[in-house]
Amino acid sequence: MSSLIDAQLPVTTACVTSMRTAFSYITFNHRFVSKLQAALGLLVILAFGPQPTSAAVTQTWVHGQRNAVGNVNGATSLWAFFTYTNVSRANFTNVAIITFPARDLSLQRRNDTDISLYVGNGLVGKNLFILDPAAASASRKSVGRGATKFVVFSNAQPSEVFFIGVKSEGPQAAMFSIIVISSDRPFSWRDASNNVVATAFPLPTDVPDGTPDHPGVKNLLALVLEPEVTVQRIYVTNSIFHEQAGDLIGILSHTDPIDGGTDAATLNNHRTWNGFDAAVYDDSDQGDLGDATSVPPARTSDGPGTLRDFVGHGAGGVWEYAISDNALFNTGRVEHLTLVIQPASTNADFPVDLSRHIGAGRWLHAAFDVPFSATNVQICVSTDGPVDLYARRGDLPTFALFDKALTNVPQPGVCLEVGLNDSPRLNPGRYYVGVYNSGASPVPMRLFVTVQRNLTPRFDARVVKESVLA
Ligand SMILES: [Ca+2]
Repeated sequence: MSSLIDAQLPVTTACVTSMRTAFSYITFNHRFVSKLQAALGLLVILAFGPQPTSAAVTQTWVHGQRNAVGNVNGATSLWAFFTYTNVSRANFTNVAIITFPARDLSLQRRNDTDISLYVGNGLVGKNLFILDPAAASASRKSVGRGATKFVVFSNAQPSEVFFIGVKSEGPQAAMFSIIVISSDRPFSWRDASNNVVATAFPLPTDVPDGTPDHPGVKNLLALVLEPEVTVQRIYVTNSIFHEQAGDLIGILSHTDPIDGGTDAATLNNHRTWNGFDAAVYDDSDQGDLGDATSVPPARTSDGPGTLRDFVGHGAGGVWEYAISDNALFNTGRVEHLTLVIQPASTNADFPVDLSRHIGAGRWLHAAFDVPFSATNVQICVSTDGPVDLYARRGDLPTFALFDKALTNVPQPGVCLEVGLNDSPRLNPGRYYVGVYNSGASPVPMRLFVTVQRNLTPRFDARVVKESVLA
């Protein structure tokens, strides 16, 4: 800590966390120490594999923008400042600084917290604390509406110090939590099937006991660093140990970086079990992850909300899992939480390009966005089996609800055209595609979508020549 910073702001050590051989800590530096309702360090020790560490401050404040200010960076009362010192261990080069909404009363409540996150390092970075414009300019920033913000470094040095500023951007004071995670591997990665995988942190997480009026709440976060990926499907592997899991409600939420909309899926909603439970939550209806008899069992999320609500989301950003206990006595912990995201396309030329097998009586869904400039869309299926093709704007198609459909797709394939002369006509927005296998056995198929901007649409690709087995 430099004397410069000490001279500017009071310093209180908010939390110190440790693990067997590495220390990480956030130092809490801002003026509203009395408003600090709770501060706690979160310790992560995994029995196997990488050992990310984290440090966190929960439920802290910045003042609102009440007065006009001369400095573009605002007055110091709008800011909360923190430092984070990376662990001293080599290879912990991945550091993520994440803010998220403080939720202490109701999981469903979302306030209008609007903050920005600035993170600097090096000699210039520390001057962020005196709101030096050059330091603010040189900082990595995460701006935009809402309280969930993140900045990532992939080249952090051992014991490197990061200077963190959280700025209120709204007229009211903002309440937020902040966590810093350091890891020796990236926060998201690809598996052998090219799926995006992200494990939440911290793990394990004890869920505090609570009451209906004062639930015990913990937030786990997973960070996906794949700005180009659109979600075709997400499934979640989750294991929880609890003495009475009927006390619990666990909600996965994500704000779509494309359109800013937030969706949430309630994985476990006061469902009862005692002891250890591990499951794969899958709402896709693709049916390829097993069933209730599998190990671990595959099950649908309890709701409200479903993992299908994330179809079409940009995959990137912070995925939040909030778990709460609202019944007195009996406690437990989240042992594991991993997200697997299947991309809608592996081909930059098509917003959707999937080659899959669809089980008998099963659906495959995908989504894509139609820009204002689009003139027509081609939704193409190649298949060697009996499938039906549905398209719908704004929501997943069903047998009864769709904008356009083609049953008994002729083999080896066809393109469904949606254009400006259709009824309903092509409109900007998110379109959902469903392919249904009406046969009695699995069929291989390829689904791909092209969005055209031509004044004179090309129809030459209407019939797909290639065989999916070619
Ligand atoms: Ca309880």
